[in-house]
Amino acid sequence: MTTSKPATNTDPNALGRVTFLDGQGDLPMLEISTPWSTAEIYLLGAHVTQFKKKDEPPLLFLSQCSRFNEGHPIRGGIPVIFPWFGQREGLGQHGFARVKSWDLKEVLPAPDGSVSVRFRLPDCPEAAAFPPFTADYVVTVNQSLTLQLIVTNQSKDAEFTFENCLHTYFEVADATAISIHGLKGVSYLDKVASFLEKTETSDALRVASEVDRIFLNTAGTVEILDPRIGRRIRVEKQSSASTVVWNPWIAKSRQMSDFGDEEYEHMICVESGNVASNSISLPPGGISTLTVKLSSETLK
Ligand code: TA6
Repeated sequence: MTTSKPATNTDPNALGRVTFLDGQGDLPMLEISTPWSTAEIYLLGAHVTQFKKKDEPPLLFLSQCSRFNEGHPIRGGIPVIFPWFGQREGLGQHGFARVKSWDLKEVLPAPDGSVSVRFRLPDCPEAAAFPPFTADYVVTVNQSLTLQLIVTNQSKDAEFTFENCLHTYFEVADATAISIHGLKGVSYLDKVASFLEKTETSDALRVASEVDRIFLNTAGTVEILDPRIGRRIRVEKQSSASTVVWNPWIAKSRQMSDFGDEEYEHMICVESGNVASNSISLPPGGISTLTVKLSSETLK
């Protein structure tokens, strides 16, 4: 089924279109095309696996070795991490939202050709360990890609404490040639050094070994400069106090069965959310909206 917005002019390319199809692993997915870009979203994890502007290489990295089966996270794109980040005793890493099939609730084409889709995390046994909540995820595709994770505490009396993170994998030509800007002076937990707390001293973070840094109390925009592609990627965010930067480098890449041994050369994760001491405690009836806008421009 293809849903197109009502025609606003005679140019067929001016329509935002959504096509439903079976993707890898025969998993249901949406293909979205707009006058400026295309995107792919799987119902598994409400997982954006691709966003590509018409005149640029893909913005997101997707592993060639990723699994595409229910119950397993897709490797790459934008995993939705909720309701916890990192390891949790006896439970999976990075919460359960990314391994559940989300319900598609709305497809909203806009008159300008943008397309928004809204997903809802269905109830599941794992959610019983938390106060009643709803989690909606709205993806808006146009010249940029905007993501909103909206969590509502449906309890009448209990506070809901959780972590959230949009764990974005960006495609880069050569990870050792990029620089990451916007984090100078920010304190971080260095997972490579047993979560030792440090402060970022560089205004141009580079990758020359495994990088796994949880930056805290930072609401700022982060930019990735990729001189080989000739692209600046901008990660803007609202209601996010944490930014995570990760490249697995050589040894970790070899340990991941769903990630190619050399794929670390072509990706960098810059993740936006609220993790660790930045976790969110929602009062009964409270609503938390994490918004992340991903955009890019060619470097002159
Ligand atoms: O966000 C960085 C990180 O926490 C890394 O430590 C690494 O574990 C990465 O997430 C990927 O985690 P995953 O569970 O998807 O393999």
